[in-house]
Amino acid sequence: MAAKKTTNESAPLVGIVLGSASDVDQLEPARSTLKEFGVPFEFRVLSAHRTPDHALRYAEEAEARGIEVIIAAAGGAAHLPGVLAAKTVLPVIGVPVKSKSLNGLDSLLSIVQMPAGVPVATVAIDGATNASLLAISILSGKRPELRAKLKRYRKQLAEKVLGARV
Ligand code: RP5
Repeated sequence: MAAKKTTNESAPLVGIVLGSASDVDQLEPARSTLKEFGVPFEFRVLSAHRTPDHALRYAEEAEARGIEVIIAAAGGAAHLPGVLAAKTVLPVIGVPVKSKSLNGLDSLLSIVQMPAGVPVATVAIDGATNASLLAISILSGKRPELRAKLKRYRKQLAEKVLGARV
């Protein structure tokens, strides 16, 4: 069966890969942030253990398809980000999904503790917003317009803090 796929336009720069359709709500902030910044992305559900061949092929083919950053989210024994990273030299950002039994501590430790040689940049449990901002930051290295947007975003954050009425 083909992997589930939704795309915001035809030439995605960021691939968001979820270990399960049950992870979709936690990844919604990544989708909305990338949309806000006008970054084309695709959304896939691929599992390292339920669809290992599809997951490996996705990682293997991503670079040639123009993907520049992969965001991989998984919960529990969350090996998906590491498995994808094993098959590509593109930057892989891991999002530990909050699990039912251990509140995401299992996901966090599974993703963050990559042995030396194959890195996965890990964000906080359910840290989809930061995963997408980090992806944008990576893309902004050679895209000045994205860098400018990120600077505006940070300025707005600061203004919110300074303007807070308590
Ligand atoms: C992981 O197992 C997924 O990333 C998900 O967070 C977790 C549970 O998956 P389901 O059993 O809900 O499909 O592979």
